[in-house]
Amino acid sequence: MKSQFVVIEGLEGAGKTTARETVASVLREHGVNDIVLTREPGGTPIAEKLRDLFKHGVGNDLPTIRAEVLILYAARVQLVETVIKPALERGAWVVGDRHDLSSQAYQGVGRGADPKLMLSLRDVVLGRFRPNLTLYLDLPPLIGLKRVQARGERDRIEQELLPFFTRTRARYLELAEQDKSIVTLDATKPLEQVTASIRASVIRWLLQQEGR
Ligand code: T5A
Repeated sequence: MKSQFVVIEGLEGAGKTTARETVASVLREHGVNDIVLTREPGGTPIAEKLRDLFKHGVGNDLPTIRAEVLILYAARVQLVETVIKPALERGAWVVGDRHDLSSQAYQGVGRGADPKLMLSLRDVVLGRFRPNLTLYLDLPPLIGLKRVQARGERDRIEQELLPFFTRTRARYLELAEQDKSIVTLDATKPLEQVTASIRASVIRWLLQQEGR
C-alpha cells in the first residue's frame, strides 16, 4: 500500500500519546516497518523552537492571537516540508500527534480567530496536503484536564478556562462531522477500551484502503 499520513487529534488528556503508539503497532502488524512519528507544534529543530515560543512566549512578551497562528503555521510548514513529505515520498508512513485540525479548533474557535480565515490560511500554507486518516479522540474537557492535572506546571493553553476548551471541542466535532477522513472515538472509556477501538478503526480503514 502507498504510504499514508495518519493523525491523532483531541483535547488535553484525550490519550493521544498512547494512541500514537497503538496506531504504530497496528501498522507494524500489517507489515509497515518504516514509520515516522511526529508531534505538533514541533518535530524539527526550528519547529521545536517555535513550539517553545508558542507555549511560553519570551518573558512577558506573549504572542498575540495572530502571531500565535503564524507561529503554529511556520512550525507546521517546516515539519511538513522537511519531515512529513520527504518521509511519505521515500515510502515511510507518518503518524502524527496533532496536525492542522488542532489549529482549526483551538485557534479558529477556542481563541476566537476567524474560523473561515483559518481554513483559508490552511489552504494557502498547506495547499491540498491533508492527512489520509485522522482519529479524533473525543471527551469532555473536564475529564481530560483532570487526567493531565497531575503533571504540575501548566502552559498558556492549559491555563485557559473551561469555556475555551468547550468551544474548541465543539469545533472539533463540527469539522469531524463534515469530513469522512476523520473518525471520532469516545475517549472517556477506560484506556484498554479506547485502545481496542483505535485498533479496530485502523484495521477497518486499512482493509478499506486495500479494497477488501
Ligand atoms: N495546540 C497545538 C494549539 O493550540 N494549536 C495547534 O495547532 C497545535 C498543533 C500542545 C498544545 O498546543 C496546542 C494544544 C496543546 O495545548 P502538548 O503538551 O503537546 O501541547 O499537549 P497535548 O498534545 O494536549 O498532550 P497531552 O499530553 O496534554 O494530551 P494527550 O497526549 O492526549 O494525553 P496523554 O496520552 O499524555 O494522557 C494524559 C494522561 O491521561 C491518561 C494517561 O495515562 C496520562 O496519564 N489517560 C487515561 N486515563 C484514563 N483513561 C483513559 N482512556 C486515558 N487515556 C489517557
